[in-house]
Amino acid sequence: MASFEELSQAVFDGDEAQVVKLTKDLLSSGANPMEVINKGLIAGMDRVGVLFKNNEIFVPEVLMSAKAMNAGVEVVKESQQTFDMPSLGKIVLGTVKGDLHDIGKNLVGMMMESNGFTVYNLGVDIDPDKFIEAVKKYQPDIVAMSALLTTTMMNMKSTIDALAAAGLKDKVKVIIGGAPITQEFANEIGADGYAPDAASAVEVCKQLLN
Ligand code: B12
Repeated sequence: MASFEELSQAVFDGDEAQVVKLTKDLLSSGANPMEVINKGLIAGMDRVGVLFKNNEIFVPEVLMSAKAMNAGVEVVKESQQTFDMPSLGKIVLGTVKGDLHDIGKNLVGMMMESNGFTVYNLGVDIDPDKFIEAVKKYQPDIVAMSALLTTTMMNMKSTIDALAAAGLKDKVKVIIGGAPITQEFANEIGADGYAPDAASAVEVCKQLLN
């Protein structure tokens, strides 16, 4: 049977075909989908993160790993049955302006969807105007923003300020997350919620809509 270590190694190696194969093997032998994500896929990406930070590997390698990891996430996503249940609420999700990181955001989106929320994933590098346009168009209950860079975190505040200026801040709850984000920062910029990972993001959304 395939192991989480092998899967994490395949993500680390950026070997997409192997990631897809091992993810399928693990799921068909009954592994828990969240464990496949956490102990296999994210664990591999965490190792990549350490080497990237120390300048031991560079952007092309990180992208290969990111692509391999996303292919694994897609396999997990396809394996989850979709139940015909009423939506818990609508969420507009995006990575803020200037920021191209989307692995964590997409995981958060996937967890939200598999827990019954309807998710409008806008993508990356989303400026405040685009968030506002989406709020007008989809009338979501929640706006969820992701940022991975200390230089783009402040664009969360710009987006919240723009929502307020457009008279939309009271119509939606705002939740934020990403590696540099903290609860204190969320309080500081007037966000309604923060979560450190995808599973707790779902809990926070449920609480906010109660
Ligand atoms: C992969 C990666 C990249 C890839 C991104 C590919 C992609 N499609 O996303 C590439 C190579 C493109 C990249 C580029 C850059 N990167 Co980069 N990157 C990373 C890396 C290694 C991993 C990030 C990741 O995907 N982690 C895995 C996911 C699952 O975790 P996560 O994103 O944190 O998400 C979880 C939580 O944060 C939370 N969460 C995330 N979003 C949200 C949203 C909500 C609403 C909620 C509730 C929760 C939530 O839930 C998620 C799941 O549990 C990190 C290092 C690290 N350890 O974080 C650096 C890192 C973020 N990058 C960094 C840098 C500097 C850059 C570049 C500037 C490098 C350069 N010189 O070009 C560019 C910037 C490009 C840009 N404009 O955005 C720095 C940031 C430093 C800082 N403090 O600002 C880091 C920390 C690396 C480092 N230590 O130097 N990067």
